[in-house]
Formats: sequence, C-alpha cells, structure tokens
Amino acid sequence: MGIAVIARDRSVIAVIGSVGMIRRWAWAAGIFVIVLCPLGIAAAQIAPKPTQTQDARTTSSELAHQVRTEFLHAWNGYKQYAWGHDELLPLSRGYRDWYGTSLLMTPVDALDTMLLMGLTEEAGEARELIINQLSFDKDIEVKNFEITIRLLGGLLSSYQLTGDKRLLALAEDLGNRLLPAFNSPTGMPYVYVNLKTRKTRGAESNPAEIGTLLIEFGTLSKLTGNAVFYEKAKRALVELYNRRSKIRLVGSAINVETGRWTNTTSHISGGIDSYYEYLLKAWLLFDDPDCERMWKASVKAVNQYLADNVNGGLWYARVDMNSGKRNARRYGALDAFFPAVLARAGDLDRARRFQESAYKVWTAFGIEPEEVDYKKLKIVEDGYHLRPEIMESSYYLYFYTQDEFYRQMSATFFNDLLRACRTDAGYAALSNVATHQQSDRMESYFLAETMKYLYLTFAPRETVDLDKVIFNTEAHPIRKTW
Ligand code: DMJ
Repeated sequence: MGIAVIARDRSVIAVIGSVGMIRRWAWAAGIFVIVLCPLGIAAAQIAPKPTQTQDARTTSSELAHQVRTEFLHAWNGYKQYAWGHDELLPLSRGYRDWYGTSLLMTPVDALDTMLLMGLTEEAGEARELIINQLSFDKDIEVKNFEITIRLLGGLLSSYQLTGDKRLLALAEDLGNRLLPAFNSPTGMPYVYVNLKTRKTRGAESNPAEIGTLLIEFGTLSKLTGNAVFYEKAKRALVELYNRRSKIRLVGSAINVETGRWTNTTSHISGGIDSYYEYLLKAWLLFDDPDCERMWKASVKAVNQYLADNVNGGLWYARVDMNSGKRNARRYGALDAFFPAVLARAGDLDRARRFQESAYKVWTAFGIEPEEVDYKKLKIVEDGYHLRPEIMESSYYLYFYTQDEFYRQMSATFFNDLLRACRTDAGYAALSNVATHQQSDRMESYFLAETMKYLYLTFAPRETVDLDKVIFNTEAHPIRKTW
C-alpha cells in the first residue's frame, strides 16, 4: 500500500475557511470527530483552527482513514484468533494469556482507541465482552505497574468516554486488589501482588514501576471519592523522589524494603522513563504543587547532567546518579517518549531537537531498533517491539507546532510499519530490524498507543485537545472532571 508523503514546506500553509469544511473533510474520510467530555462522547464542536492547504488536508484525512483501516485489520485478527484472551499471536494465529488466564488486556487497552476512531460497533462489542467476562477475582500474581497502566488506565478512560458505571466498578475492584502492593516498609510498591490472596512479592523495583501509578490511582480517588488510592500512589512517588542523589538524579534499581539504590545508573530510558512523565502529568492533572516542584527540579537535573550534544544532535546519555559521570551513550526506543513530555511542558526547542535525533535513528535503519549507540549509530539491541513512543512524540509536536514535518515523520513510521510488520492476521514485532524477521507478538499497547497516536496525528486537531486531556503512559486519555 502506498502512502503519500507530505512535503516540509511551510510556505504552503494557509488559513482555511469554515467549520463546515472541516466537518465535510472529516466525514469524507470516515472520521468521527469527537470531543472528550466529562462523561460520555459529544458530537463535535469544531473550532475553525487548522492552517492547511486543501492538499495537506486531503492527504492527512486519507492517512487517518488508512490508520483506522489498519487498526481494524489488527482488531479483526484479534477477534478471529484470540477473542476473549489477552493478546493475539499474529504469526501462529493463536493467543497468549499473560498469567495463564485472561485479563482481556487487548480489549481493555484498545477500547478507548475505538471510541476515539468512531468505531462504535466494535467498541460496543469490546465493552460487552469486558462487562460480561472480566473478573479480577483470580488467584494470580500480577505486575502492579503493567496492570495499572493498561487495565486500570483503560477502564477509567473508557468509563469517562462512555459513562458506563460498570467500567468504573471494575476499576474500583481492581484498585482495591492492587492496594496491598504499597504495604512495604517505605510505602514504595512491591513489583507483584496476588489479586485474590493480596500477597506481595518483588522488593527489587525501579523508578518507572514505582512512580507511574499516580495518574490512575489518583483518578480512581477523584471518581470514587475514596482518597486512599491517591494517598498511596503519591506517597510512593514522594518516597522515591526523596531518595534522589545530591545532584537530583535517580538510579535504575531500588529496593522498596530498605529504600537503598541497587543500581545507580541514571537515564531516561525503560525502567525510569515514565517516572518523569508522571511528575509532570500528575501536576497538570491534579494541580498538585508537590508534583510541580518535583518535576521542575528533576527535569532541570536531567537536562544538566544527561543531555549530550553529539554531531549537532541532542541526546540523553546514561550517567552515574551521584557523580554525573557518563557511563554510556545509548538511545533506546523507549527514550522517544521524552520529546512528547518536553513539548507538553513547553520546552519545544529541546523537544524538536531530540525528536530529530530519534527520527535519524529510525530512518538510518528503516525502522527503529530497541537500542543503539548514538555516537557510532550502531545497533545494540536489534528488535522492534511495535513501540509507540516515537509516534507519540511526533503527535505532540504536531499538535503544538502545526509543523507538517511531524505529519511527514508519522507518515514514514506508518509506511514502514505496513511494509515490515503487517501480517495476514494483524501486526507483528520484529526480532531483527535489519532482516525484518518477524516475531509472534502483538502487544496490547499496539492498539492502545501506536495506532492511536498515528491516528490522532492525522485526524482533526479537535479529536483530542491535548491542553485539556492527560494521556496516561499507555495512551489512555483522562479528563479532569473533578
Ligand atoms: C507501554 O506499555 C507504555 O508506554 C510504557 O510506559 C512503556 N512500554 C510500553 C510501550 O513501549
């Protein structure tokens, strides 16, 4: 399938006319423009905003339509081969359940994407499946972090979008079952908790798993009126922040019982990444002044000690949290979340520069490897796990700059995904970006995040107003209704 590429030519940008034009464009593209409302989805109240020519509009509406079609292709694969299970196996056409029994990871993760895309029938089917089949009364030991960002986040956002109280009831039940994870001597959560027996395990954790809970637990408090969820997740975040080094950095592993760091390497990559994201977003979502203070001090330290200018590009290195001494020059696919966070915080200059570095990695290899040495531009880990972060950042940058360059980037990402990862049943990760060898995995975040951020980049700006909605780290949109 051929994808048109939008030229980077700001001179073609012109103010266009009326609300009616945008509506007609959206309608022709099969896009259902929706506005996130306190509870439920309202018909669009479209402000006359976009500044595009007819050509750019047509191209982006076509791309939005194609992304939606490809989302459906993957969802239909799930329906056909994995219905009722956690994940589709896109090569063997089977399914995978994370814990031997299903928690409906894919339907819960994908539901709000369907709602945003206007896939009403599919959303209805997924919602019924969730209401009828999802039970957390299971004797399984789950990862607190993953279940929080994917399931708790997904249930809360879908509740806000539909107003279906049964989704909130499921979220509250899940929240109560996860709460014992916080019962450590420091208040920082254990990695695992049994949903039935409430037994916990795993004292060795990291900043991402400890510090990426407040958006979901905090929202649960606001929506149920039970403050305990907010208090526990906030305490965990503060306890972690309080253990920062003298130069205000955190390490990559910490023991939640002793409170001691067991790995002092600092970076913005997997294992730390979304801790920073939640400091910023919890401040914005809850107007929490402690989070504001912690975010500002942390991002300053990251930009002071980790930022690394190499060959004219901005990168973020790995350094020792105590000395600031550089350990390695690595860029990972997960690091690509950072331009989005910087853009949301208003630092468009660093956001643009770091995204250009990320794009350079993607285009150097035709698709993004899991990890590279950015000085030598050499692969360290050669898989691609259908990750969304680089698309997330081009979406934020497009939203805040309206620079067509970012739509062009996202068109490249989409085109490369089609070329390398599409299978007859869905989309597959790659075990090797050079050979395009596919592996039998389609993580639920592919439908929750990767396809959502691609779609939103090409859909009308009003589909989601980034100034009013906070996406959790799994791309579940949360709206401040309190
Ligand atoms: C997702 O589950 C979340 O985005 C998380 O923050 C990081 N890992 C995956 C996507 O790569």
